[in-house]
Amino acid sequence: MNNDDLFICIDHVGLAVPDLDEAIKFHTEVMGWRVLHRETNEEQGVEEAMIGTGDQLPENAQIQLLAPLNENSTIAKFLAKNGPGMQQLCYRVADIDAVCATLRERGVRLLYPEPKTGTGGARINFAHPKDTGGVLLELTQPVAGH
Ligand code: MC0
Repeated sequence: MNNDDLFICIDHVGLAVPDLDEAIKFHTEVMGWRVLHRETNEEQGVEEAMIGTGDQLPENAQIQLLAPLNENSTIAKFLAKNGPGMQQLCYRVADIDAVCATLRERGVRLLYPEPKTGTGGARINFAHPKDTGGVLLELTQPVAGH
């Protein structure tokens, strides 16, 4: 990684889905992916599953299926407005505090003053889609070993 690089790789692409079990069924039985991880994140209002290949390498991006936990969820709002589809792109970073500070200096709005908890205990934040060319950009610093 070059010293000027902010991002390591694409960590995952998030798809908003109305029903997690139905989406898992489609992506495994039709698309041939495997479920790598599943969890509920109350704070984010989501039930999620990460899917990928059987011998998933750490640098291979995953697909994240995101279903709303309740009607207040950002995913419920997204589904009501857009229907199912791509909701976010997530970049992996080594030091989320440093990357957020750099992006703020460069005029990008981060949604949270401090990182929150994401998949597998990762530290996460989001850049506002209005500052990134229309893409909701998540930043994730995974817990070592995840
Ligand atoms: C909204 N907009 C989007 C967008 N959501 N543009 C691209 N991608 C999206 N996902 C645009 C709308 O089209 C609208 O543009 C403007 O932003 C305001 O949208 P809104 O419908 O009024 O929505 P807001 O402002 O209430 O909420 C948008 C915001 C929200 C990004 C702030 O979704 C949010 O807080 N997201 C971060 C948290 C999140 O997504 N959690 C779920 C994944 P116009 O031009 O119409 O004004 S949890 C997760 O990912 C964790 C578990 C993990 O991976 O570790």
